[in-house]
Amino acid sequence: MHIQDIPTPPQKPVYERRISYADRIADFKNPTAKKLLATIARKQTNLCVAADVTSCKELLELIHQVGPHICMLKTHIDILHDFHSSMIKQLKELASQYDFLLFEDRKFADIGNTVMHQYEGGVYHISDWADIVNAHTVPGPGIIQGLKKVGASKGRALLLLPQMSSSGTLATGDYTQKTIAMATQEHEFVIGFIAREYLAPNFLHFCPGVQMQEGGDGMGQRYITPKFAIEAGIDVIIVGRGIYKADDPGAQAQQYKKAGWDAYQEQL
Ligand code: 5BU
Repeated sequence: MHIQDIPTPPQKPVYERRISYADRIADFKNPTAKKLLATIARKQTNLCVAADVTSCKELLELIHQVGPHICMLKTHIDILHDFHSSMIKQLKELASQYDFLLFEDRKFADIGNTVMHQYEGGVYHISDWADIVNAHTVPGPGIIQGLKKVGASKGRALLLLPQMSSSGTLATGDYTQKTIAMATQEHEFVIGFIAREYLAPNFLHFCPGVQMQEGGDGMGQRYITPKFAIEAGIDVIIVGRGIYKADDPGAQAQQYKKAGWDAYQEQL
């Protein structure tokens, strides 16, 4: 199919039934999706920590605190003011030691040829270490082709953004539906979505903007609770400030892990 031809997807499916993480492993061909689902089931955690700290030391400390309680760590590698390439080696070692995946929240947003370079090269060599990355669909499906060229052979996975957590987001309605349709055309490399609710079968749904209390941050972020997110059909809750700003991020991560896992088990 020509990449300009994006079929109109069917009406949004209703979220009906929670299928266990373990039982969904077989639904995916992508090795990273399989690994994530197996990790969630094994560690009994659907929690991803958004590690938005700005120094390497803080990042490493945070990982030691939350590592045992998470299935995935989400990074913004470009906010580390003292980034050095040895961080990558340490990140990979810690991900292996504590048994979690790495998600670089890069939100690629350019034409295929450019994102290909941004993913593979530059300072961060993202495709060498990030199991999962994400991309906006504003440029059209060529962005998926560019990322796939670099990531597919390495077994990496891509998330698209049919929705965002922030207030006033333009990712609604037709944009949301067309993004889901683009994902459906690339259902091996694209394993899921950043979403606030269940959007489509056989994709994983990741939800940022989660805290124990509903509310906002005064800069557009909108928070829902772990229970609310899981009941809406989300598979992985993403928590940043709710954990890393706490006095004891390790203990706080355990609370979120329990909240997310209890809500999931109640649905089975
Ligand atoms: P918070 O501290 O829990 O609000 O952090 C949320 C994180 O998730 C932060 O790293 C954001 O960049 C990221 N995020 C988001 O908040 N909303 C979105 O729609 C997407 C990412 Br995509």
